[in-house]
Amino acid sequence: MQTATHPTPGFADQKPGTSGLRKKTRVFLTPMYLETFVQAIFDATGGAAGRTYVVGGDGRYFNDRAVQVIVRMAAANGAARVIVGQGGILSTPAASHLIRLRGTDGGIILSASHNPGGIDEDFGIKFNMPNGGPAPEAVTEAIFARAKAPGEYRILEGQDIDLNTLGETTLGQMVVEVVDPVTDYAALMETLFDFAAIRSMFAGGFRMRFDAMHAVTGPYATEILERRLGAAPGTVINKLPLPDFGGGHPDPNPTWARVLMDEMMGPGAPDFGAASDGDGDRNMIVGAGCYVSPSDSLAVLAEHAAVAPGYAGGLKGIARSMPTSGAADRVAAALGIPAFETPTGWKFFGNLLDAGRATICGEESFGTGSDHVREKDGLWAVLLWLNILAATGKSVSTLLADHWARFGRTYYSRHDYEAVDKSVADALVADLRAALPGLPGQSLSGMTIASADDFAYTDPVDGSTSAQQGIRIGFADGSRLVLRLSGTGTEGATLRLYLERYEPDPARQAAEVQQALAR
Ligand code: G16
Repeated sequence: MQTATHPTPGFADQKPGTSGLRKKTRVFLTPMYLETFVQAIFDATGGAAGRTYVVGGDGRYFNDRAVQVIVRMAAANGAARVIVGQGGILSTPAASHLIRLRGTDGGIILSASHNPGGIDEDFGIKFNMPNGGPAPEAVTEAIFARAKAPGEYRILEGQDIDLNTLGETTLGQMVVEVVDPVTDYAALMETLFDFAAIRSMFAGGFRMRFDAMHAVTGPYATEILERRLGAAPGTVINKLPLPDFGGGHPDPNPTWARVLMDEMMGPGAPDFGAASDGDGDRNMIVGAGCYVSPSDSLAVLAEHAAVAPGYAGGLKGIARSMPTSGAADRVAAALGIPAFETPTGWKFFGNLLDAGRATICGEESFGTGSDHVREKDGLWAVLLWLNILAATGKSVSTLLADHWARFGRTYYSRHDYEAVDKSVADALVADLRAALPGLPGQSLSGMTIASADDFAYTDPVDGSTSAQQGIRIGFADGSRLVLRLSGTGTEGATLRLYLERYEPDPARQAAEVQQALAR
Protein backbone atom coordinates (compact mmCIF):
# COMPACT_ATOMS: atom_id res chain seq x y z
CA MET A 1 0.00 0.00 0.00
CA GLN A 2 1.32 3.41 -0.94
CA THR A 3 1.19 6.78 0.71
CA ALA A 4 0.09 9.49 -1.70
CA THR A 5 0.52 13.21 -1.16
CA HIS A 6 -2.00 15.46 -2.87
CA PRO A 7 -2.08 19.26 -3.07
CA THR A 8 -5.11 21.05 -1.63
CA PRO A 9 -6.11 24.64 -2.36
CA GLY A 10 -7.34 25.15 1.21
CA PHE A 11 -10.93 26.03 2.06
CA ALA A 12 -11.83 29.45 3.44
CA ASP A 13 -15.15 28.19 4.86
CA GLN A 14 -13.70 25.57 7.22
CA LYS A 15 -14.03 27.66 10.37
CA PRO A 16 -15.46 25.42 13.13
CA GLY A 17 -18.59 26.75 14.87
CA THR A 18 -20.14 25.99 18.26
CA SER A 19 -19.27 22.32 17.88
CA GLY A 20 -16.88 21.50 15.06
CA LEU A 21 -17.31 21.96 11.33
CA ARG A 22 -20.91 21.47 10.18
CA LYS A 23 -21.93 21.84 6.56
CA LYS A 24 -24.34 20.46 4.03
CA THR A 25 -23.28 16.91 3.14
CA ARG A 26 -22.72 17.93 -0.47
CA VAL A 27 -20.13 20.46 0.69
CA PHE A 28 -18.26 17.60 2.40
CA LEU A 29 -18.49 15.67 -0.87
CA THR A 30 -16.47 18.39 -2.63
CA PRO A 31 -13.17 16.81 -3.68
CA MET A 32 -10.45 17.28 -1.02
CA TYR A 33 -12.85 18.99 1.42
CA LEU A 34 -12.86 16.31 4.14
CA GLU A 35 -9.21 15.47 3.53
CA THR A 36 -8.13 19.10 3.93
CA PHE A 37 -9.86 19.42 7.30
CA VAL A 38 -8.53 16.10 8.61
CA GLN A 39 -4.98 16.99 7.57
CA ALA A 40 -5.44 20.37 9.26
CA ILE A 41 -6.45 18.58 12.48
CA PHE A 42 -3.27 16.50 12.41
CA ASP A 43 -1.00 19.41 11.44
CA ALA A 44 -2.48 21.89 13.92
CA THR A 45 -2.15 19.48 16.83
CA GLY A 46 1.50 18.55 16.39
CA GLY A 47 1.20 15.82 13.75
CA ALA A 48 -0.17 12.29 13.94
CA ALA A 49 3.16 10.44 14.10
CA GLY A 50 3.17 7.78 16.82
CA ARG A 51 -0.24 8.84 18.09
CA THR A 52 -3.43 7.00 18.94
CA TYR A 53 -6.87 8.28 18.03
CA VAL A 54 -10.47 7.26 18.53
CA VAL A 55 -12.58 7.53 15.37
CA GLY A 56 -16.33 7.13 15.01
CA GLY A 57 -19.57 8.88 14.26
CA ASP A 58 -23.34 8.79 14.49
CA GLY A 59 -23.87 6.67 11.39
CA ARG A 60 -25.42 9.37 9.25
CA TYR A 61 -25.04 9.43 5.47
CA PHE A 62 -21.31 9.61 4.50
CA ASN A 63 -20.18 8.43 7.98
CA ASP A 64 -18.90 5.15 6.56
CA ARG A 65 -16.93 6.78 3.73
CA ALA A 66 -15.51 9.50 5.97
CA VAL A 67 -14.24 6.96 8.53
CA GLN A 68 -12.42 5.07 5.78
CA VAL A 69 -10.73 8.28 4.65
CA ILE A 70 -9.75 9.32 8.18
CA VAL A 71 -8.27 5.92 9.03
CA ARG A 72 -6.21 5.85 5.83
CA MET A 73 -5.04 9.42 6.44
CA ALA A 74 -4.07 8.60 10.03
CA ALA A 75 -1.98 5.70 8.72
CA ALA A 76 -0.34 7.88 6.07
CA ASN A 77 0.49 10.48 8.71
CA GLY A 78 2.26 7.90 10.86
CA ALA A 79 -0.33 7.28 13.60
CA ALA A 80 0.40 4.22 15.75
CA ARG A 81 -3.19 3.12 16.34
CA VAL A 82 -6.78 4.07 15.66
CA ILE A 83 -9.60 2.73 17.81
CA VAL A 84 -12.77 2.63 15.72
CA GLY A 85 -16.31 1.83 16.77
CA GLN A 86 -17.65 -1.22 14.92
CA GLY A 87 -19.08 -0.14 11.58
CA GLY A 88 -17.60 3.31 12.18
CA ILE A 89 -20.22 3.98 14.86
CA LEU A 90 -19.70 5.67 18.23
CA SER A 91 -22.03 7.96 20.10
CA THR A 92 -20.36 11.26 21.00
CA PRO A 93 -20.29 10.53 24.77
CA ALA A 94 -19.04 6.98 24.12
CA ALA A 95 -16.23 8.41 21.96
CA SER A 96 -15.35 10.87 24.71
CA HIS A 97 -15.23 8.01 27.21
CA LEU A 98 -13.03 5.84 24.96
CA ILE A 99 -10.55 8.70 24.47
CA ARG A 100 -10.23 8.98 28.26
CA LEU A 101 -10.37 5.27 29.06
CA ARG A 102 -7.65 4.39 26.60
CA GLY A 103 -5.55 7.50 27.23
CA THR A 104 -5.44 8.40 23.54
CA ASP A 105 -4.14 11.56 21.91
CA GLY A 106 -7.67 12.59 20.99
CA GLY A 107 -10.43 11.57 18.67
CA ILE A 108 -12.22 12.52 15.50
CA ILE A 109 -16.01 12.46 15.80
CA LEU A 110 -18.35 12.60 12.84
CA SER A 111 -21.76 14.08 13.46
CA ALA A 112 -24.03 17.01 12.79
CA SER A 113 -25.82 16.20 16.03
CA HIS A 114 -29.57 16.79 15.87
CA ASN A 115 -29.51 18.06 12.26
CA PRO A 116 -31.06 15.72 9.68
CA GLY A 117 -28.85 13.35 7.67
CA GLY A 118 -28.69 12.48 3.97
CA ILE A 119 -26.98 13.64 0.82
CA ASP A 120 -29.03 16.86 0.88
CA GLU A 121 -28.88 17.30 4.64
CA ASP A 122 -26.05 17.86 7.10
CA PHE A 123 -22.70 16.36 8.04
CA GLY A 124 -20.06 17.38 10.55
CA ILE A 125 -16.63 16.62 11.96
CA LYS A 126 -14.81 17.69 15.09
CA PHE A 127 -11.64 16.97 16.98
CA ASN A 128 -11.72 16.06 20.66
CA MET A 129 -8.70 16.51 22.89
CA PRO A 130 -6.96 13.86 25.05
CA ASN A 131 -9.26 14.89 27.93
CA GLY A 132 -12.18 13.64 25.80
CA GLY A 133 -13.65 17.09 25.25
CA PRO A 134 -14.17 19.19 22.13
CA ALA A 135 -11.11 21.20 21.11
CA PRO A 136 -11.07 24.65 22.71
CA GLU A 137 -11.15 27.79 20.59
CA ALA A 138 -7.36 28.21 20.43
CA VAL A 139 -7.12 24.75 18.81
CA THR A 140 -10.08 25.16 16.45
CA GLU A 141 -8.58 28.49 15.33
CA ALA A 142 -5.26 26.77 14.61
CA ILE A 143 -7.08 24.04 12.64
CA PHE A 144 -8.90 26.68 10.63
CA ALA A 145 -5.70 28.62 9.95
CA ARG A 146 -4.17 25.44 8.54
CA ALA A 147 -7.29 24.38 6.60
CA LYS A 148 -7.78 27.64 4.75
CA ALA A 149 -4.23 27.84 3.42
CA PRO A 150 -3.04 25.93 0.35
CA GLY A 151 -1.09 22.83 1.34
CA GLU A 152 -1.16 19.09 0.91
CA TYR A 153 -2.67 16.03 2.52
CA ARG A 154 -1.41 12.49 2.91
CA ILE A 155 -3.46 9.34 2.44
CA LEU A 156 -2.75 5.66 2.17
CA GLU A 157 -4.13 4.43 -1.11
CA GLY A 158 -5.77 1.05 -1.20
CA GLN A 159 -8.84 -1.00 -0.47
CA ASP A 160 -11.44 -0.24 2.14
CA ILE A 161 -10.63 -1.55 5.59
CA ASP A 162 -12.94 -4.05 7.29
CA LEU A 163 -14.45 -2.05 10.14
CA ASN A 164 -17.23 -4.53 10.88
CA THR A 165 -15.16 -7.28 12.47
CA LEU A 166 -14.12 -6.76 16.09
CA GLY A 167 -10.40 -7.05 16.78
CA GLU A 168 -7.08 -5.75 15.52
CA THR A 169 -5.64 -5.55 12.02
CA THR A 170 -2.80 -3.52 10.60
CA LEU A 171 -2.84 -0.89 7.92
CA GLY A 172 0.70 -0.11 6.85
CA GLN A 173 2.48 0.45 10.18
CA MET A 174 -0.72 1.39 12.02
CA VAL A 175 -2.93 -0.85 14.17
CA VAL A 176 -6.65 -0.59 13.47
CA GLU A 177 -8.62 -1.75 16.49
CA VAL A 178 -12.35 -2.24 15.98
CA VAL A 179 -14.30 -2.15 19.26
CA ASP A 180 -17.89 -2.72 20.25
CA PRO A 181 -19.33 0.81 20.56
CA VAL A 182 -21.57 0.00 23.55
CA THR A 183 -19.57 -2.21 25.94
CA ASP A 184 -17.21 0.28 27.61
CA TYR A 185 -19.86 2.98 27.79
CA ALA A 186 -22.41 0.67 29.42
CA ALA A 187 -19.77 -0.46 31.94
CA LEU A 188 -19.12 3.19 32.86
CA MET A 189 -22.85 3.79 33.45
CA GLU A 190 -22.94 0.80 35.82
CA THR A 191 -20.30 2.48 37.98
CA LEU A 192 -22.28 5.72 38.26
CA PHE A 193 -25.82 4.58 38.94
CA ASP A 194 -27.66 2.19 41.21
CA PHE A 195 -28.65 -0.34 38.57
CA ALA A 196 -30.14 -2.68 41.20
CA ALA A 197 -32.56 -0.01 42.42
CA ILE A 198 -33.58 0.92 38.88
CA ARG A 199 -33.99 -2.77 38.02
CA SER A 200 -36.34 -3.31 40.92
CA MET A 201 -38.33 -0.23 39.93
CA PHE A 202 -38.85 -1.72 36.47
CA ALA A 203 -39.61 -5.13 38.00
CA GLY A 204 -42.30 -3.41 40.07
CA GLY A 205 -44.14 -2.31 36.93
CA PHE A 206 -42.54 1.08 36.21
CA ARG A 207 -43.11 1.89 32.55
CA MET A 208 -40.88 3.90 30.26
CA ARG A 209 -40.64 4.92 26.61
CA PHE A 210 -37.31 5.91 25.05
CA ASP A 211 -37.30 7.36 21.53
CA ALA A 212 -33.93 6.71 19.86
CA MET A 213 -35.15 8.62 16.78
CA HIS A 214 -33.46 6.12 14.41
CA ALA A 215 -30.17 7.56 15.59
CA VAL A 216 -27.07 6.30 17.36
CA THR A 217 -28.52 5.62 20.83
CA GLY A 218 -30.75 2.73 19.67
CA PRO A 219 -28.17 0.01 20.45
CA TYR A 220 -26.99 1.78 23.64
CA ALA A 221 -30.49 2.23 25.03
CA THR A 222 -31.57 -1.30 24.12
CA GLU A 223 -28.55 -2.81 25.87
CA ILE A 224 -28.74 -0.64 28.97
CA LEU A 225 -32.47 -0.09 29.49
CA GLU A 226 -33.96 -3.33 28.21
CA ARG A 227 -31.16 -5.87 28.73
CA ARG A 228 -29.33 -4.64 31.82
CA LEU A 229 -32.12 -2.82 33.64
CA GLY A 230 -35.02 -5.05 32.65
CA ALA A 231 -37.29 -2.43 31.08
CA ALA A 232 -40.02 -4.12 29.06
CA PRO A 233 -39.14 -5.11 25.48
CA GLY A 234 -40.39 -2.32 23.25
CA THR A 235 -39.42 0.37 25.75
CA VAL A 236 -36.96 1.65 23.14
CA ILE A 237 -38.69 2.80 19.97
CA ASN A 238 -37.15 3.83 16.61
CA LYS A 239 -34.17 1.80 17.76
CA LEU A 240 -32.62 1.01 14.39
CA PRO A 241 -29.99 3.63 13.45
CA LEU A 242 -30.49 4.76 9.85
CA PRO A 243 -28.25 6.97 7.64
CA ASP A 244 -31.13 9.43 7.15
CA PHE A 245 -32.67 8.90 10.63
CA GLY A 246 -35.77 7.59 8.91
CA GLY A 247 -36.24 10.95 7.19
CA GLY A 248 -36.79 12.78 10.47
CA HIS A 249 -34.90 15.32 12.52
CA PRO A 250 -33.07 13.41 15.26
CA ASP A 251 -33.74 16.33 17.57
CA PRO A 252 -35.15 15.43 21.00
CA ASN A 253 -37.58 18.25 21.60
CA PRO A 254 -41.39 18.47 21.74
CA THR A 255 -41.58 19.31 18.04
CA TRP A 256 -39.46 16.56 16.55
CA ALA A 257 -40.20 13.90 19.16
CA ARG A 258 -43.94 14.46 18.60
CA VAL A 259 -44.94 10.80 18.78
CA LEU A 260 -43.29 10.40 22.17
CA MET A 261 -44.82 13.66 23.41
CA ASP A 262 -48.30 12.59 22.30
CA GLU A 263 -47.96 9.29 24.14
CA MET A 264 -46.63 10.98 27.29
CA MET A 265 -49.40 13.57 27.32
CA GLY A 266 -52.15 11.06 26.48
CA PRO A 267 -54.21 8.69 28.60
CA GLY A 268 -52.33 5.72 30.08
CA ALA A 269 -48.97 7.39 29.53
CA PRO A 270 -45.86 5.55 30.75
CA ASP A 271 -44.28 6.85 33.97
CA PHE A 272 -41.25 8.24 32.20
CA GLY A 273 -40.30 9.23 28.67
CA ALA A 274 -37.04 10.33 27.10
CA ALA A 275 -35.44 10.86 23.72
CA SER A 276 -31.92 11.40 22.46
CA ASP A 277 -30.44 12.95 19.34
CA GLY A 278 -28.39 11.95 16.29
CA ASP A 279 -25.11 11.41 18.13
CA GLY A 280 -26.48 10.63 21.59
CA ASP A 281 -25.36 13.69 23.52
CA ARG A 282 -28.71 15.47 23.89
CA ASN A 283 -31.75 14.39 25.88
CA MET A 284 -35.36 15.33 26.43
CA ILE A 285 -37.12 14.30 29.64
CA VAL A 286 -40.90 13.88 30.00
CA GLY A 287 -43.06 12.54 32.79
CA ALA A 288 -46.65 11.34 32.45
CA GLY A 289 -48.47 14.52 31.42
CA CYS A 290 -45.45 16.63 32.31
CA TYR A 291 -42.69 18.06 30.13
CA VAL A 292 -39.40 18.96 31.84
CA SER A 293 -37.52 21.89 30.29
CA PRO A 294 -33.76 21.31 29.91
CA SER A 295 -32.99 24.14 32.36
CA ASP A 296 -35.29 22.61 34.98
CA SER A 297 -33.89 19.15 34.27
CA LEU A 298 -30.38 20.38 35.04
CA ALA A 299 -31.59 21.94 38.29
CA VAL A 300 -33.51 18.83 39.44
CA LEU A 301 -30.62 16.52 38.52
CA ALA A 302 -28.19 18.68 40.49
CA GLU A 303 -30.58 18.88 43.45
CA HIS A 304 -30.85 15.09 43.75
CA ALA A 305 -27.61 13.81 42.16
CA ALA A 306 -26.20 12.62 45.48
CA VAL A 307 -28.69 9.70 45.52
CA ALA A 308 -26.64 8.11 42.71
CA PRO A 309 -23.51 6.20 43.81
CA GLY A 310 -21.30 8.12 41.36
CA TYR A 311 -22.24 11.43 42.98
CA ALA A 312 -22.74 10.33 46.59
CA GLY A 313 -19.80 12.48 47.67
CA GLY A 314 -21.66 15.61 46.55
CA LEU A 315 -21.08 18.01 43.69
CA LYS A 316 -18.10 20.35 43.41
CA GLY A 317 -19.92 22.93 41.35
CA ILE A 318 -22.61 23.38 38.71
CA ALA A 319 -21.99 25.02 35.34
CA ARG A 320 -24.55 26.20 32.80
CA SER A 321 -24.32 28.06 29.52
CA MET A 322 -25.32 31.71 29.66
CA PRO A 323 -28.68 31.35 27.85
CA THR A 324 -29.69 28.49 30.17
CA SER A 325 -32.08 29.63 32.92
CA GLY A 326 -30.77 30.48 36.36
CA ALA A 327 -32.66 27.57 38.02
CA ALA A 328 -29.45 25.57 38.58
CA ASP A 329 -27.76 28.58 40.23
CA ARG A 330 -30.32 28.48 43.02
CA VAL A 331 -29.58 24.79 43.62
CA ALA A 332 -25.85 25.56 43.74
CA ALA A 333 -26.50 28.29 46.30
CA ALA A 334 -28.55 25.90 48.45
CA LEU A 335 -25.83 23.25 48.23
CA GLY A 336 -23.18 25.84 49.06
CA ILE A 337 -21.19 25.14 45.90
CA PRO A 338 -20.10 27.46 43.08
CA ALA A 339 -22.24 28.14 40.01
CA PHE A 340 -20.55 28.95 36.70
CA GLU A 341 -21.99 30.71 33.65
CA THR A 342 -20.16 29.93 30.39
CA PRO A 343 -20.69 30.76 26.72
CA THR A 344 -22.74 28.35 24.61
CA GLY A 345 -20.68 25.32 23.59
CA TRP A 346 -19.79 22.25 25.61
CA LYS A 347 -16.11 22.99 25.02
CA PHE A 348 -16.34 25.79 27.60
CA PHE A 349 -17.12 23.30 30.39
CA GLY A 350 -13.93 21.30 29.77
CA ASN A 351 -11.55 23.34 31.92
CA LEU A 352 -13.99 23.52 34.84
CA LEU A 353 -14.46 19.74 34.75
CA ASP A 354 -10.73 19.04 34.36
CA ALA A 355 -9.89 21.37 37.25
CA GLY A 356 -12.48 19.68 39.48
CA ARG A 357 -14.43 22.90 39.91
CA ALA A 358 -17.70 21.66 38.40
CA THR A 359 -19.27 18.19 38.50
CA ILE A 360 -22.52 18.71 36.59
CA CYS A 361 -23.09 20.91 33.55
CA GLY A 362 -26.08 21.70 31.41
CA GLU A 363 -27.55 23.76 28.64
CA GLU A 364 -30.96 24.89 27.52
CA SER A 365 -30.31 23.15 24.19
CA PHE A 366 -31.20 19.74 25.69
CA GLY A 367 -27.69 18.98 26.93
CA THR A 368 -26.70 17.70 30.37
CA GLY A 369 -23.63 15.86 31.53
CA SER A 370 -21.02 15.46 34.23
CA ASP A 371 -17.33 14.92 34.81
CA HIS A 372 -17.63 11.22 33.82
CA VAL A 373 -16.83 12.27 30.21
CA ARG A 374 -16.16 15.61 28.53
CA GLU A 375 -19.27 15.76 26.33
CA LYS A 376 -22.88 16.12 27.21
CA ASP A 377 -24.50 12.73 27.53
CA GLY A 378 -28.12 11.93 26.71
CA LEU A 379 -28.36 8.45 28.22
CA TRP A 380 -26.45 9.56 31.30
CA ALA A 381 -29.17 12.15 32.00
CA VAL A 382 -31.87 9.53 31.46
CA LEU A 383 -30.16 7.13 33.87
CA LEU A 384 -29.68 9.81 36.54
CA TRP A 385 -33.37 10.65 36.27
CA LEU A 386 -34.21 6.94 36.61
CA ASN A 387 -31.91 6.65 39.63
CA ILE A 388 -33.60 9.65 41.27
CA LEU A 389 -37.08 8.29 40.53
CA ALA A 390 -36.07 4.93 42.01
CA ALA A 391 -34.44 6.45 45.09
CA THR A 392 -37.19 8.94 45.93
CA GLY A 393 -40.20 6.90 44.80
CA LYS A 394 -41.67 10.14 43.46
CA SER A 395 -43.10 10.81 39.99
CA VAL A 396 -41.51 13.26 37.56
CA SER A 397 -44.32 15.77 38.11
CA THR A 398 -44.00 15.57 41.91
CA LEU A 399 -40.22 16.05 41.72
CA LEU A 400 -40.76 19.11 39.55
CA ALA A 401 -43.52 20.56 41.76
CA ASP A 402 -41.39 20.01 44.88
CA HIS A 403 -38.45 21.69 43.17
CA TRP A 404 -40.47 24.76 42.20
CA ALA A 405 -41.96 25.00 45.70
CA ARG A 406 -38.50 25.00 47.24
CA PHE A 407 -36.52 27.08 44.76
CA GLY A 408 -39.14 29.04 42.82
CA ARG A 409 -39.97 28.51 39.17
CA THR A 410 -38.21 29.96 36.15
CA TYR A 411 -40.49 30.28 33.14
CA TYR A 412 -38.37 29.86 30.08
CA SER A 413 -38.82 29.86 26.35
CA ARG A 414 -36.57 29.93 23.28
CA HIS A 415 -37.57 31.16 19.84
CA ASP A 416 -35.48 30.33 16.77
CA TYR A 417 -35.50 32.33 13.56
CA GLU A 418 -33.89 30.03 11.01
CA ALA A 419 -32.35 30.54 7.56
CA VAL A 420 -32.26 34.32 8.04
CA ASP A 421 -30.18 36.27 5.53
CA LYS A 422 -26.78 36.41 7.21
CA SER A 423 -26.12 40.08 6.48
CA VAL A 424 -29.54 41.03 7.91
CA ALA A 425 -28.93 39.00 11.07
CA ASP A 426 -25.43 40.43 11.51
CA ALA A 427 -26.74 43.98 11.08
CA LEU A 428 -29.50 43.41 13.63
CA VAL A 429 -27.04 42.13 16.21
CA ALA A 430 -24.60 44.96 15.47
CA ASP A 431 -27.35 47.60 15.87
CA LEU A 432 -28.50 46.10 19.14
CA ARG A 433 -24.93 45.88 20.38
CA ALA A 434 -24.42 49.56 19.63
CA ALA A 435 -27.60 50.46 21.52
CA LEU A 436 -26.70 48.51 24.67
CA PRO A 437 -25.08 51.32 26.70
CA GLY A 438 -28.25 53.45 26.45
CA LEU A 439 -30.73 50.73 27.45
CA PRO A 440 -30.50 50.55 31.26
CA GLY A 441 -33.20 52.71 32.81
CA GLN A 442 -35.46 52.50 29.75
CA SER A 443 -38.70 50.59 29.86
CA LEU A 444 -39.86 47.82 27.54
CA SER A 445 -43.54 46.75 27.68
CA GLY A 446 -43.79 48.39 31.09
CA MET A 447 -40.70 46.57 32.43
CA THR A 448 -37.64 48.54 33.46
CA ILE A 449 -34.32 47.50 31.94
CA ALA A 450 -31.76 47.09 34.72
CA SER A 451 -28.76 45.88 32.71
CA ALA A 452 -27.70 45.34 29.11
CA ASP A 453 -24.45 43.86 27.86
CA ASP A 454 -22.80 41.52 25.39
CA PHE A 455 -21.69 38.47 27.36
CA ALA A 456 -17.92 38.11 27.59
CA TYR A 457 -16.32 35.18 29.38
CA THR A 458 -12.99 34.81 31.09
CA ASP A 459 -12.21 31.18 31.76
CA PRO A 460 -11.51 30.97 35.51
CA VAL A 461 -8.99 28.17 34.97
CA ASP A 462 -6.73 29.34 32.15
CA GLY A 463 -7.74 33.00 31.86
CA SER A 464 -8.64 32.73 28.14
CA THR A 465 -11.33 35.15 27.04
CA SER A 466 -14.27 34.88 24.65
CA ALA A 467 -16.11 38.07 23.71
CA GLN A 468 -19.47 38.74 22.01
CA GLN A 469 -21.16 35.57 23.25
CA GLY A 470 -24.72 36.88 23.29
CA ILE A 471 -26.68 40.01 24.13
CA ARG A 472 -28.26 40.02 27.58
CA ILE A 473 -30.98 42.41 28.71
CA GLY A 474 -31.92 42.11 32.36
CA PHE A 475 -35.08 43.63 33.86
CA ALA A 476 -35.65 45.07 37.29
CA ASP A 477 -37.91 42.14 38.31
CA GLY A 478 -35.20 39.58 37.50
CA SER A 479 -36.60 38.65 34.08
CA ARG A 480 -34.14 38.32 31.24
CA LEU A 481 -33.99 38.45 27.46
CA VAL A 482 -31.03 37.01 25.53
CA LEU A 483 -30.31 37.19 21.82
CA ARG A 484 -27.51 35.39 20.04
CA LEU A 485 -26.56 33.92 16.69
CA SER A 486 -26.40 30.12 16.56
CA GLY A 487 -23.07 28.54 15.73
CA THR A 488 -24.42 25.22 14.48
CA GLY A 489 -26.67 26.14 11.56
CA THR A 490 -25.68 25.17 8.03
CA GLU A 491 -27.88 27.59 6.08
CA GLY A 492 -27.85 31.39 6.40
CA ALA A 493 -28.03 32.57 10.00
CA THR A 494 -30.13 31.34 12.91
CA LEU A 495 -31.14 33.94 15.48
CA ARG A 496 -32.06 32.64 18.91
CA LEU A 497 -34.16 34.63 21.34
CA TYR A 498 -34.37 33.36 24.93
CA LEU A 499 -36.96 34.66 27.39
CA GLU A 500 -36.93 34.01 31.12
CA ARG A 501 -38.99 35.07 34.13
CA TYR A 502 -38.58 33.98 37.73
CA GLU A 503 -41.54 33.41 40.05
CA PRO A 504 -40.52 32.52 43.61
CA ASP A 505 -44.06 32.30 45.01
CA PRO A 506 -45.56 28.80 44.58
CA ALA A 507 -49.07 30.28 44.87
CA ARG A 508 -48.44 32.22 41.67
CA GLN A 509 -46.75 29.47 39.69
CA ALA A 510 -49.77 27.88 38.07
CA ALA A 511 -49.49 29.72 34.76
CA GLU A 512 -48.59 27.99 31.53
CA VAL A 513 -45.10 29.00 30.27
CA GLN A 514 -46.11 31.16 27.27
CA GLN A 515 -48.83 32.81 29.35
CA ALA A 516 -46.35 33.59 32.11
CA LEU A 517 -43.91 35.12 29.61
CA ALA A 518 -46.52 37.06 27.59
CA ARG A 519 -46.30 40.62 28.74
C1 G16 B 1 -23.82 22.12 20.26
C2 G16 B 1 -22.99 22.55 21.43
C3 G16 B 1 -23.88 23.03 22.54
C4 G16 B 1 -24.79 24.12 22.05
C5 G16 B 1 -25.57 23.64 20.85
C6 G16 B 1 -26.38 24.74 20.19
O1 G16 B 1 -24.57 21.00 20.59
O2 G16 B 1 -22.17 21.53 21.92
O3 G16 B 1 -23.07 23.51 23.56
O4 G16 B 1 -25.67 24.51 23.07
O5 G16 B 1 -24.68 23.16 19.87
O6 G16 B 1 -25.52 25.74 19.75
P1 G16 B 1 -26.05 26.97 18.93
O7 G16 B 1 -27.05 27.67 19.81
O8 G16 B 1 -24.82 27.79 18.66
O9 G16 B 1 -26.72 26.45 17.69
P2 G16 B 1 -24.77 19.79 19.56
O10 G16 B 1 -25.68 18.83 20.27
O11 G16 B 1 -25.39 20.41 18.33
O12 G16 B 1 -23.42 19.25 19.31
